[in-house]
Amino acid sequence: MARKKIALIGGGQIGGVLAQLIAIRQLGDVVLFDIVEGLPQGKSLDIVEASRVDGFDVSIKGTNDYKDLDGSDLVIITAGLPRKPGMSRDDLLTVNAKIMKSVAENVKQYAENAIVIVISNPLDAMVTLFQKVSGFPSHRVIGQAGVLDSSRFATFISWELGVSVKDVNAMVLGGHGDTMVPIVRYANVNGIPVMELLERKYKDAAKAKEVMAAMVKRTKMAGGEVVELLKTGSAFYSPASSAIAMAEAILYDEKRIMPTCAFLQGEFGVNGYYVGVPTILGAKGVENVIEFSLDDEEQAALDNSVNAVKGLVADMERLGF
Ligand code: TXD
Repeated sequence: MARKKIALIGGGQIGGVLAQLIAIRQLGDVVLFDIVEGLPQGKSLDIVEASRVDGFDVSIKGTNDYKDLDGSDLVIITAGLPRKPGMSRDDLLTVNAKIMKSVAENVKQYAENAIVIVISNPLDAMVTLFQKVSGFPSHRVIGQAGVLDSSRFATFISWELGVSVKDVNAMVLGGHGDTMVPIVRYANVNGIPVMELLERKYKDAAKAKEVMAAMVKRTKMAGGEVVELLKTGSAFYSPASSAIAMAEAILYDEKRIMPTCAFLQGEFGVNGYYVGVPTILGAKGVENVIEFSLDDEEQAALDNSVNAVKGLVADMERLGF
């Protein structure tokens, strides 16, 4: 069987890590595209020159020419500016929408059958725009945010409880902004509710709630925490790993349930918007949206997050996109 072809649009911080992870995991041949001359070529050469050491046979081609996308099975998009300290993701809207529009036109022309994972911020708006410009069926256009936000939440829970993060299941839904919705009620360690474990640890329900509230808050602000520390850009290792998990679910038809920025048509009471929800990811992209009942507080938090996404999409339309 021929190897899959994976195109990475944007050869910056996340794009470079994506290329290396794909190579090491031998997920497919990589085309790394960027508008900056030499950058994708240099990174590709650098990564591939470790092929003997890492032991991979895939090819990695750096390019400034969209023609090289021809026939790609999967496209992962990181093109666009990252945040600087003090900026919100939404501040990136104008500049990144312009970039995303041109990316979508070119992906449509050269990789019309690909499944597309968008990573660029502001995420929910960028996925919406890509789908609109490309006209690709919405199940083939998705965004990565929830896998990372959920992993951040799980990491904080594992530190707090002193358990392996591998045993923590925690999910974050909603838009990829400060209104995102960590779902506390279903957070568990090997099936045991996290809240029960916190109550046992502190022998005090109020204290347990307080500790959870702090973890929820840190999860929501986790991207900004990294931005403040780095000063020159935003998180890139963890977003790349998260997109790779989604890519593997698609390439290996795993049918994994992952929080995905997916197009909703009535699910969770949302119609016609891209929002983070649990989906089944497989060879066709989003194969199903998994609905479950939210309590009043969770539904209100999700509605609030959806309203933020709606506002962003409206702003984008007002700007002419
Ligand atoms: O979880 C998530 N979804 C995210 C998203 C988590 C962290 C960061 N997230 C966003 O990803 C971030 O806010 C940015 O919008 C993107 C990419 O972040 P990265 O850290 O990789 O940014 P870089 O290093 O600046 O890389 C962006 C590259 C850079 O090399 C530019 O030259 C290139 O994008 N670029 C383009 N490539 C192709 N085509 C066009 N038009 C273009 N314009 C810029």
